[in-house]
Amino acid sequence: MKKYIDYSKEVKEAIDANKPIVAIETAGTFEGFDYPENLKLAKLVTDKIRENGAVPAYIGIVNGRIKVGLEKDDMERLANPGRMLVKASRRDIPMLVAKEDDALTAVASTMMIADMVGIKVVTGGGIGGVHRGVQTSFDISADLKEFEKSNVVVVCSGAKSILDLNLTMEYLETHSVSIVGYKTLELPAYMATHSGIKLEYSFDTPKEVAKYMNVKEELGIKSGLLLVNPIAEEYSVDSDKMNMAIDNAIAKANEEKITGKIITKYILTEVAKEMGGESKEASIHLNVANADLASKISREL
Ligand code: PSU
Ligand code: MN
Repeated sequence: MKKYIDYSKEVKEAIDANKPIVAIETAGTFEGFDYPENLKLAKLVTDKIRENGAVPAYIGIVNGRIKVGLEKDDMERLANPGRMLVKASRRDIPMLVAKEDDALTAVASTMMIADMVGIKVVTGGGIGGVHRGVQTSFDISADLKEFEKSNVVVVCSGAKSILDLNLTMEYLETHSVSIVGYKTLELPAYMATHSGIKLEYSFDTPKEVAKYMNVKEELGIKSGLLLVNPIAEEYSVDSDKMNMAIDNAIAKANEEKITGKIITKYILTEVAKEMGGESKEASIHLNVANADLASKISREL
């Protein structure tokens, strides 16, 4: 794998100096926001990570190269591609490298690449999960499966609220994936603080997370940790308004027969239309807050 990997200058120096690094998924930032808002969010995220004394490493595929840390020109290239880029999950990586294509990385492929290069902490907005209506679509995100394979901690605000959060929790239990709340015992619903779903465990400090990861390492347990960080109340969207917008968006997606990997972006875009700037505002805050926590955890590790 190493021969296909390019590190940004900053990440290379961080590896050599054993400085803390945080891997960031590009799909949530660059697909989730239109250009140039996506670059503005990327700057807020990377500034926050640097402010905490860690080094940001946006993960992406550029011209078939696996980028660990994006230089400015690559950021621009992925943020403003002028075409719909593939949202790469684990299985897309070999094809994209072989075809020398550009692509955004979802949480799953970001976890895989981070784990391969020894980065222990991944951050993003929300992970994929079990989709609503899975009884017929059987649509379950590869993000969930990745937690069985990649030994990283993913700091996010839960699974996206457009999903079936109860079934997502069931899947995580079945596949022995640890999900822990950060200062909460309730699963956050991405841009809403509350989902009403109980968690069994919570951590209150980055030090506790680091201790858990070290103990897990010593036990030789290679699965990842899903650390869910609720969006601050003051930035949370109103749950009822959000769920109404989600129901409408899903109904529309079904009418238009949207399926597969494009459905996440489609539904989130429809929800954003119905909720106006509120959902975008919330999403920006939670991405920055997760980067803040992720960088503090990376320092402890
Ligand atoms: N598009 C967005 N926001 C997102 C994602 C795509 O506007 O957050 C991505 C995330 O990177 C997540 C992925 O990893 O969706 C899950 O996609 P799927 O359900 O197709 O596995
Ligand atoms: Mn899917």
